[in-house]
Amino acid sequence: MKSNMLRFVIALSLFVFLGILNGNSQTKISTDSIQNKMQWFADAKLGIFIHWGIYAVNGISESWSFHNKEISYPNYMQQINGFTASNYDANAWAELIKQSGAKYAVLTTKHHDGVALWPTSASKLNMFESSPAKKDLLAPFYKALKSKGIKAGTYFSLLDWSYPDYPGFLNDSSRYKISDDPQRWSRFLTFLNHQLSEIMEQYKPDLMWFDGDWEQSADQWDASGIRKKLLSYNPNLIINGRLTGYGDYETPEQNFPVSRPQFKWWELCMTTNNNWGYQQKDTNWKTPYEIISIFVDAVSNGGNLLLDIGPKPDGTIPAEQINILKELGKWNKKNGEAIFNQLGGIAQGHFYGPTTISKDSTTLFLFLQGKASGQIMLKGLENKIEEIEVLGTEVKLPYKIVGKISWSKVPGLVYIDVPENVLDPYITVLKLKLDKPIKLYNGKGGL
Ligand code: FHN
Repeated sequence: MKSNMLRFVIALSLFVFLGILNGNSQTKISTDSIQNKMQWFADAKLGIFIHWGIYAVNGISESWSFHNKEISYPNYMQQINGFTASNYDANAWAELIKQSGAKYAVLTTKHHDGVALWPTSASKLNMFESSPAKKDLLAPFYKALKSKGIKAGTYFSLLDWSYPDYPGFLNDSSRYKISDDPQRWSRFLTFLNHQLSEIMEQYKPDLMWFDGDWEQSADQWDASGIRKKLLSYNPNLIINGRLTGYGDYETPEQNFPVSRPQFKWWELCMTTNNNWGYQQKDTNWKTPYEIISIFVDAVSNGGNLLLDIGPKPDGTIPAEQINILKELGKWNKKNGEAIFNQLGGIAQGHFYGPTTISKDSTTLFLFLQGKASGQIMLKGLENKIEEIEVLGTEVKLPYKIVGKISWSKVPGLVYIDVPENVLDPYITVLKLKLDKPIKLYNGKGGL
């Protein structure tokens, strides 16, 4: 008995240790098994999130405003009568997304309020049958994205506070307990799976962005069954990390990581003001500089940024968000070589700023935040630098090694003098070509 127990404890510890090593303390899916399909996502770095729903009509928070009883449910749902999509131009949306430099887009096909943006046969609560829009809002957008080589993502809320067979409703009341009425829950799962099949069959997304998994357990959702079903339609479908542990990557939201997340793949989703959907009163826009510096920070930490916009009920995008995407696109056009298809940067401590590195480790990119002209310093670089270029310009910069002691193995400090006239209006990027794959000293100096 004792030896069996010992074997079990050893096996369990090994499983836990490997799981953490694998950077997957949050998911049940082994990263080795999905490495190939995740490659485009890892290289993509930037996605555009789109929260478009009836909540834009009054400019109130999506689904939460009725769930938290800030507005009655009937008054919240009344907004559907004002959702016209009268100026909706899916091709223009896709063009703007392409212009931003984004490689994928994720559109809310159904938020927690249960209003579907496609003509689902599972419920009349959809824009085709119940709003003045009277059209399928998904098909033209996905067609336009794919025509421009942009991956199509589907945001889908597992919870559905409108559906009569869903237990949850308002924040202080629910319709029933699953344990009291399993048949009713099973009817909801049939509805949920019917809608997922419609999306996979009719729109063929490249990425499924689940939300709302927190209200039920993996078993109650049958999360592993949902994963299996979706992958049966498309084995290369990428699933985000909000399927109660059965997703492929992690999705920190709004809160910026300070230390590098230990997940193999992760994506920070973030608003451009303080709200996901269109809210006229919310003028707290992040500046293009702030957006670009947050984007660079996420990428330097090995992640992606999923940047949100909230179109108006008629389908037009607020001018401030158009400006942000265009400025981001201009910066990406000039500096994208340091971002797309690169890897997260070197460990903190070698350079006082974000960095990225090429997949063969022979090119190091340094990002200079703010108006950082003058001498910048790089510590612990053992390599010889073959060339330093200011990205997007023809300018090559000299450098100076300071403090190298002849008898010591510790490398000297690299000082690079950055003249004011080469600075980018937002973030300047230096490209360092190294003599061989990067080698860094991270010791304590010594004698
Ligand atoms: O409850 C939703 C919220 O409304 C919004 O859609 C965000 C976007 O990621 N997700 C949930 C909150 O985590």
